[in-house]
Amino acid sequence: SEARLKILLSHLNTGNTSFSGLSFGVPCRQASAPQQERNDYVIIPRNPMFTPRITSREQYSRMYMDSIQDPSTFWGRLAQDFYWRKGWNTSQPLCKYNFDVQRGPIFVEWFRGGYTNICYNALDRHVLAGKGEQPALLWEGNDAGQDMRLTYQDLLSYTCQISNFLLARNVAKGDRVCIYMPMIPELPCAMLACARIGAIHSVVFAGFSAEALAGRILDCHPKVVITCSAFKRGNKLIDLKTIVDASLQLCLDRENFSIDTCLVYHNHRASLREDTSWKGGRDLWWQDVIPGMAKEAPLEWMEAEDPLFMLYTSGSTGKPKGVVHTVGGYMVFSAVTFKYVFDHQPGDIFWCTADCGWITGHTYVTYGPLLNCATCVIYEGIPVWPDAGRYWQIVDKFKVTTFHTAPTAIRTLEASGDKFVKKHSRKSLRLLGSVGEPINSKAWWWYHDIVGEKRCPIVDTWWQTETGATMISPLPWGWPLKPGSATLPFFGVQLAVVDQNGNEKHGACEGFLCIKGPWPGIARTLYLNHDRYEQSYFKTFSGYYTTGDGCKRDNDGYYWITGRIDDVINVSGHRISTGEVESVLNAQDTCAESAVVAIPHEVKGQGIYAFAVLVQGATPSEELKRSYLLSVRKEIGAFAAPEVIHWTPGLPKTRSGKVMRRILRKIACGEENDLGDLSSLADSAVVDDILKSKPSQ
Ligand code: 6R9
Repeated sequence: SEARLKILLSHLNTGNTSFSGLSFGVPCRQASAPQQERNDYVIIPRNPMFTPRITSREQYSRMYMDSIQDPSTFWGRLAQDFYWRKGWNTSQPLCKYNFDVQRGPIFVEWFRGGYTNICYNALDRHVLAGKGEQPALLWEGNDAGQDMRLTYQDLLSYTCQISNFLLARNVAKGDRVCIYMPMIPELPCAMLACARIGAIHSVVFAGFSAEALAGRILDCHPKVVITCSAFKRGNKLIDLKTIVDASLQLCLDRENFSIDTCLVYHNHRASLREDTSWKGGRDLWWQDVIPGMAKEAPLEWMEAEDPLFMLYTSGSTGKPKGVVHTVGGYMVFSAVTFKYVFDHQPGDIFWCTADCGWITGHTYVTYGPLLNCATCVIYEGIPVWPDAGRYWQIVDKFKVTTFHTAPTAIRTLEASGDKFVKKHSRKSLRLLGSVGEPINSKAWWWYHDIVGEKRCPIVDTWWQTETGATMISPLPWGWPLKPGSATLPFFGVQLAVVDQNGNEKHGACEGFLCIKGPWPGIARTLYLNHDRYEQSYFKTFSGYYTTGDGCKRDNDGYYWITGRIDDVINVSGHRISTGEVESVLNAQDTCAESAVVAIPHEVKGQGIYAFAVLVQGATPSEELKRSYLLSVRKEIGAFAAPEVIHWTPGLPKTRSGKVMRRILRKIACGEENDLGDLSSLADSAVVDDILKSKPSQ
């Protein structure tokens, strides 16, 4: 492995290290230039009030080398920041794994033999250290003027009450609990309450439809569903409980599956109790049962490899995948990445705008910040309501220092105009983050120049539901930024750029982004479907975890993510598989077949373009289009609705019957003149038919 080490070193040393010692450096270019060349560096002058954790690329490289050469020592030391009821086995390596399907089943284990509890580490540990009075959550409601402040002690007591309730309903270690709630403090509390007693939470984003929720419930058979009567997002009222009822009915009809307990938080800001649809016996009002519970609750000491939670995400085929994370590795990795990537300092006010229904909301709203005893903001509403200044008003209100959001939100706000930003001071901000999709350079510069006033580094963090936490990101003030690049791998993350034959490329190159060794936060399996786990991540390129993203590596060793190379579309940071949408369209009586591709979208990053072939006798109409769109909203959720439905007489197929999406992508993107090689088409006339039927947009 000396050769491998050399390669590794050569990657690390390709950087223009003259920049790395420069911490008070002068920006090497006027940062206000609107369009930058890809290879221009941006150095943010250091804030004299703080000493960042990592101050140079050399310091990072040393730590990175340690993390790769001796992971047991590196991660073992970091894991000691937490309370372990029983230490992990020291007689064997901290991590055992197999990434090679030819050598047997894929598995990853970290901290074997260790016993801990993530809720204890996120709450009890801080309260016991005298931090009980420190604010943990600063909640801001959809409507201005609604807010709430919970200290670590409040959070602990509240969480214990929920744990006690779950215990009273016979929820035990290993049981699943489905949480379907808007962004209210009860959501992270419910997650922590499950973690405390060893129940596996499955949070489902409250924007998913009854149908989508039913699929997720039927896959994991939870004992309890925790939800909320209704909530407001902007000026829209969402009657959540009605959706839950419809969903539970579907579960009953389809598989005769029912749950005993549905715990419903009454959101008085959005609904009346008496208007809420109700099933006696099964449904319980949160406010009737939780306040009476004891504020101290027992803990389940969990083995490091016991499951902590599952979270469904879209894969390249239709059915969502129940990604499973385990206690020990996820705890250490989420906490350590939070600390370094956001350069967490005492007194910071951290705000990540993600919803807890996505992995970012698990790792950087709930677990990562609380494990670091941070104070974080949670916001129930949307960025543009009542106006596009809402985020910045909240930043000023809570004196947010670290602000983390998605490119789609940045582009939405950019389109609304600078005046909404400039109306608010934002002087508390010292660090900005971006996550969820590639950030284009225009949005990056706007975020940097206008929002951050050129004084805040932007950490562009690349990772996935399956990786648990950030894998590629700048460490603030550690090395120069380049707009659009997530820059360098986090400690312990061994990236590989692989060609289509599975050979690793070296130096500056482009290819498939893979990961060659285990890191503590990697998902261990897909819920009750380990075969699919192996198939999805380890069979494409033998010996590697395949991310599904393409990337470039430049001469400085920086990584540039170019987007998904599989059939996953990223709409406003939401992963949607083409197969999921196609199966809804194909289920329409009038639809013979369909194919869905991504098109660039100014605000959402990508939009969905659907080709649909109608059955004999059916004719395209506006009404038909509306009903197709409605079905997608109903079956998946509004965010998955196609931008365009293109009625076409046929789809381009190979002789073996595979739809040639490459051609459809070109047509959808208006690149008809560059359709490439059409020789494998079974019937080349179909292309003309598709072009002729293209709707005017
Ligand atoms: C954390 C999260 C994962 C997919 C991932 C990639 C895209 C996320 C990105 C990014 C470019 C970034 N993605 N962050 N692409 N730059 N900084 O979003 O998880 O919902 O599982 O999505 O999102 O394509 O493969 P998840």
